Parts: sequence; C-alpha cells; structure tokens
Amino acid sequence: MEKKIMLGNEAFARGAFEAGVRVISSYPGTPSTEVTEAAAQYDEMHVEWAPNEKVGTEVAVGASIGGARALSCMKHVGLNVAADPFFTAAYTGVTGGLVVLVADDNGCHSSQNEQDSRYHGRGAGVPILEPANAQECKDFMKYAYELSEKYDTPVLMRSNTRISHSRGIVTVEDRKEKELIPYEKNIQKYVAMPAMAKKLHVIQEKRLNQIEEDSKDFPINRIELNDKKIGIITSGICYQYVKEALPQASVLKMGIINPLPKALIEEFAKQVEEVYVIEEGNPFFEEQIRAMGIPTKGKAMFTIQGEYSANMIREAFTGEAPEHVAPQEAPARPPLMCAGCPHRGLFYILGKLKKHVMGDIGCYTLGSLPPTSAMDACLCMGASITMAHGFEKARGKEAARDTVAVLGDSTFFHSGVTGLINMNYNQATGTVIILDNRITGMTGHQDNPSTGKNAKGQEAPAIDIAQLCKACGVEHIVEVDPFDLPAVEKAVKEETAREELSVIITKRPCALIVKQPDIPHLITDKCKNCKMCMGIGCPAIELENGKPVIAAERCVGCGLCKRVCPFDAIEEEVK
Ligand SMILES: Cc1ncc(C[n+]2csc(CCOP(=O)(O)OP(=O)(O)O)c2C)c(N)n1
Repeated sequence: MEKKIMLGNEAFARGAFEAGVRVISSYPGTPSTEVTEAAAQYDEMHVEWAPNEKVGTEVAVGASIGGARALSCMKHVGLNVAADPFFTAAYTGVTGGLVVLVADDNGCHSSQNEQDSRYHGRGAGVPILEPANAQECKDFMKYAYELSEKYDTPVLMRSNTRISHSRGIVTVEDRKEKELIPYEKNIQKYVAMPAMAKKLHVIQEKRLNQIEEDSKDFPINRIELNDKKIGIITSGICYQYVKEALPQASVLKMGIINPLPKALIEEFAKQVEEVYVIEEGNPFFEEQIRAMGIPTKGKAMFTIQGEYSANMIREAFTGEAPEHVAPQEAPARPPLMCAGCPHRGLFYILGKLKKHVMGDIGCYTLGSLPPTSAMDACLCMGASITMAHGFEKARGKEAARDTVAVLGDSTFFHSGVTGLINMNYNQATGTVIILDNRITGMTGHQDNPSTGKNAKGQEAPAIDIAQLCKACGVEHIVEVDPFDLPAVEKAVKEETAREELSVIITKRPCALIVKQPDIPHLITDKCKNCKMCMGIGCPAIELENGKPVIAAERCVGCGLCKRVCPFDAIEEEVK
C-alpha cells in the first residue's frame, strides 16, 4: 500500500474519494478550503463550488436522496449559513451517506470568531467525528460514511486549523465504487412538514441513543492506560498536545465526540485517580462529563480562548516553563492588501471622502486598517448591504448620502444579493459598491459564479453582476476601474448624492491573477515629502530617513502611487 505525505485537508478528500463519494458541493472558507480543491483533482467525483454553504449542503442532501454518497465542506461560520438544511436533514436522515465537514478556527487565525461547531452538531442531534492526524482524516471519513448509512443520519466531521493544515503520512487505498441506491419516493421520510417532522424527531432521538450505546465499541475511540494518577479525556489536536506534554498519563482519546461515548468514559474514569478534560474552545466535554456525575478538572486550568499547545499543558500540570522557546519573537507582519491590489484605489477614495463604510468579509476588509481606515463595521458575509440598509432606516435618508456598503463579488453571490433585493423592495436610497476582482481572493482564488470557470477549472457560464443588480430592480449601476481615481471619486460622489438605490461595480482583476506590467516605480527628486503616496497603504512604499521610497522588489508597477502624487514625482524605473 502506498504512503503519501498529505495535508489533513487532502486526506479528507482522499477519504471521500476512497469511500466512493460521488457529489461534493462546498463553499470556500479557511481552514476548510483545500478539501474541496483536492477533491476536484479526482475525475470520479462531481466537485463544485456553491455560491454559499446553505446551497452546498442542500446539493449534498439532494445527492444523498438520489442514492449517492455526498459531502459538503465549510468553515465554522459557514455552518451557521448551512444550519437550516443541516438541522432538518438530521431529522430526515439519508439515503446515500452524507457528511458535512466543518473546520473550526481556534485562535481566530482567519475568521471573525472562534465559534465551537460541536454545539451545532449536538444541537442538530447528529454524530460528530473528530480526527487527530492526517491518517485519521482519511480513515474517519470512510468510517463516517459507514455510520451515516448504518444509522440513517448525516455525520458532522469536525476539523480545525491544526488538523486541516498539518501534514502527515497517510496510507492510501483504492476507491471503492458505490452503486447508486435505487430511488424510492418516501414522503414520510423526506417531506419535513409538521406531521412528518414530529415523527422524524422521535426517530432521530432513538437513533442518537442507539449510536451512544454502540459507541463504546467504535474503533475510533481508544483508552491508552499508563500511569493511573492522571487520566485525560480528549480528542483531535489536543490529543497530540497531551501525548507530547504528558506521555506518562493515561488517555481516553475519543473519535466520536457527539454523542459522547459515555460507557467508555465511565469505564476510563473508574480506572484513573483523577480525570482531566483537555479540549480547546468551550467546556463541551467537561460539562457533559460532570453532568454524568464524574468530577473533572479542565477549564479551570485552561481557557476557552485561542489554541492550546504541548507547552501550555505541560506548564499547567508540572509548573515547568516551556523547554523550547523561540529565541526571538518573529517580527509582526500585520495583514495588508497586496501591492497592486485593485481594492486599494476605492478605499483611498472612500477615506478621502470620509464616507461611512458598512464593510464585509474578504480581502477588502483590510481597508479598515490604517492608512485608509475606511470601514465602520464588518459582521459576517453579506452583512454590508443589510447593515447599510438598517443604518439608513434608523438614521434617515440623509445618512444614506454619507454611507456606502462595500463587498466583493463572491460575497455578493454568497449572501449579498438577497440584501440588495431587500433594499430595492423596502425603498432604500443608499449605494452599494461591489468590488469585482474576478475571483474569491481572500480564501486563495476559488472560482465563483461570475468568473467563467468551475471548481475543476473548466469553462462555465458567467453571471454578469450588473445584469443581476438590474434584475434586482436597481436602476443606477455604474462600472468603474478602481485605479481610475477621478472616475471612482466621481462615481462615489454622484451615486451617494442620488435619492435612489444605486450600485457601483469596481472592475479590475486581483493583482495575483493578472500580471501587472511589472515595471517598478521610483520616487524622484521632485518629491516634496508630502507623503500622499503613503496614504494608499502600499506595502512597497516605506520611509527611509523620513522620506518615502519605493522598494523595487515589492513594487509590481501598478502605478497607483503615481496617480496620487500631486508633484508628479513618481516615475517608472528606466532599465
Ligand atoms: C459564512 C462564511 N463563509 C466563508 C467565509 C470565508 N471567506 C472569507 S472572505 C470570503 C470571500 C471573499 O471573496 P470576495 O467577496 O470575492 O472578496 P475578495 O477576497 O476577492 O476581495 C470567504 C469565502 C466566511 N468568512 N464566512
């Protein structure tokens, strides 16, 4: 059998492939994105980017009803968007095996919160599996499909940044093709209306109780008995930290984390002197284990915020300071818009015009940082448009003259378009700015409904954003190049002054997909040190002896600095 070094996310994709999955529909979100990207490499599976997680999950449910094994992947906040189909699919159950994979972001590396998805799985009443390394990512995936079909339930596969983004050795096997399960109409099971749902809820509860009873024999849980003074109950990445920090301790490593394998927990607790629960995030295990009447220690020694580490656990148990500390803190590298980023021109103008900006989630969220500091709020995907609408309804039409909503192309399709429909329907007068950089930039360049390519890189129909806005009832739609600063300024001034709903679409591809002319610029003697060029926040411009200079190796030659210089002091470098 072949062994490969794989990212946790690649191993999840491999697991889906080997399990005979036929349909995958996901929305990108760090740290889950690479599962779908890696899955798209396998010709045997239909893999697609959906416009959002609700759509992706519903597509997977439809594929399952159609008799195929199916998967939908997302980041933790994506599960909020998918919660509607997810909670009810937990009642209806499945035909082909159905897995929803969610990757949490303990430590908020790339997210707006540290939401703990285990509560969604428990709330929905579905089994949750949590692997602890890349091999388990693959193996648990295959096991999840068996459980899903055996117990007639969707399974939540829970990962997080460290599991998804760590590499490990994985033994790969062949794909086992699964025949499509014959389709039979079954309205009692699949039409979730009140009369059916009441009965389905009873079935769901029974199935969960059955899983709990059977879980003591699931091969994905194991007790590792060592020194019996310390008994640790853990799962996922924390298992790895525990093994490194306290190799002598006894451990119950859970692979199924909802329902908890209670019989195993009781058996383990009887064998050790003291039970400790080590879990990142909320006291999800701890509260349930305490409710079983087992005294535990856990959150009192640790925290609900951020990530744990082997050092942190070692210190908590032994009081010893970490053995290996990095000699120096790495220099801080705050996130920045890339050199040549098309979003920069718009934020420069919005800052200049001192507009209130209801922001959204994407590369452009960085417009909130100095020097542009041109964002007032950012909540969740799609909320720019709806917050701007609420702001206008609270403060009156005059507020809409000073306020814009700003969001990207992928975010517009994800959940912005419904907000725009609402604005038109409820007679808003504000301005929405859609930053069309032809890609889903923030998560690493996934295609979306307007890019003309699908998840496999093949040609696909492209939706015209302006036409879509028009169909939503917006009469005033302007398209501008965000690097044409006078045109952007004119558009923002004119459209915000309007007493009707308007949309500005800034069109310029992401600097990382379209190569710029690449002629570095330099600042000549004409410079009067007014520092206007510093105001665009370009990572290629820095101060040297109090004067701005352009670092040639970072400059991509976009020329935006040249456009803001009032003294014509910036020129293309002549080679
Ligand atoms: C519900 C939800 N799903 C996924 C994400 C991850 N995510 C952050 S920004 C973003 C899309 C950004 O693309 P776009 O709107 O086109 O802006 P760009 O980054 O290209 O400027 C995604 C998918 C998220 N934060 N929330």
